[in-house]
Amino acid sequence: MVDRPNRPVALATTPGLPPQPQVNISHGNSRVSAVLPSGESVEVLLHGATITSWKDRFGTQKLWLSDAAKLDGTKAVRGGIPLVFPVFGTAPDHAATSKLPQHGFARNSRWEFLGKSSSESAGPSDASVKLDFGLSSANLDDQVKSLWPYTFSLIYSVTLTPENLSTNIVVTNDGNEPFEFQVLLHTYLRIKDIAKIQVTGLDNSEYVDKVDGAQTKTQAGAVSITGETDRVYTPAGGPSVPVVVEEDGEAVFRVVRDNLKDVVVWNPWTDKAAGIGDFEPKDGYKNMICIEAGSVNGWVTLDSKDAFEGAQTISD
Ligand code: TA6
Repeated sequence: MVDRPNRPVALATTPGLPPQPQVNISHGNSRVSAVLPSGESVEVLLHGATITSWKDRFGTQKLWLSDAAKLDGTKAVRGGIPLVFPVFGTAPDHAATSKLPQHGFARNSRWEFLGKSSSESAGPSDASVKLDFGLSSANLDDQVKSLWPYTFSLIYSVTLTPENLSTNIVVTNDGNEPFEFQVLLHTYLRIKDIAKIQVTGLDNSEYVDKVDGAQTKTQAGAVSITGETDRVYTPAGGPSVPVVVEEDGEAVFRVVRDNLKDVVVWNPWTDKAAGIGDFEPKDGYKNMICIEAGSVNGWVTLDSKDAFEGAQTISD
């Protein structure tokens, strides 16, 4: 090379960006997956905006998904984190939602992927990613619209960090009349052995016991699961007090909430699991517990043009 006195020096190489979260859309635009540089991952089905997988950096699955779960959009997903809206269960005495299917239409509708945003990661250890999904009355087919004729929009955000998984729902009333709704994140947590589980953070909390005539009771101490359990708690400590799932005395999950005042604890046990067609394997009840953050005891009233926001953060 000719040596020229004024030859420009090589530009200092711009330090490479640290590795960034990877987001992919797959399976014919029906699934969105994200992987953090530190290895954690999440997968969301556009059907119901259902989270079907959440793995830690070692690839350990944190959510329970039935072996018979339908992932082709033909029915609500059995497992993961289905989204319940605008009714929890069925509400035959609530005129506006009495015609809706169990747990409403959100978990059985095709959502739109609205996009992703990732944190400005200084390094692989702190990168996070937020995936946004939307559903509005405009997305609903006429049959569903006829069952619940309100003008609404939902924005559902799934945020994965190296420490936790957060899900946030914003409900907006885009119409001119108020409507009432219930909302719940129907989280199926994966555990090793239901017999070794205790749930804390519900002490002194009132709950509706759906397997004992919907009686209202008060929780004394930790919750153990020794049979079919289906309870709607309104935790006495409020949303910021963690509901903790302990296995063999060790905390394996912590759930904190924002503006979701209730927590449902559900395990189908043997007979109910046997009776649920897409619950497989039938002894899978031993490896799951539902800790479901929501506002389901009573109704949320949303005035015209108002919005409601609720969220959960699950750390493992
Ligand atoms: O969240 C508990 C619960 O309401 C149970 O009563 C049981 O019905 C469970 O949801 C599953 O409901 P699904 O409609 O998904 O079969």
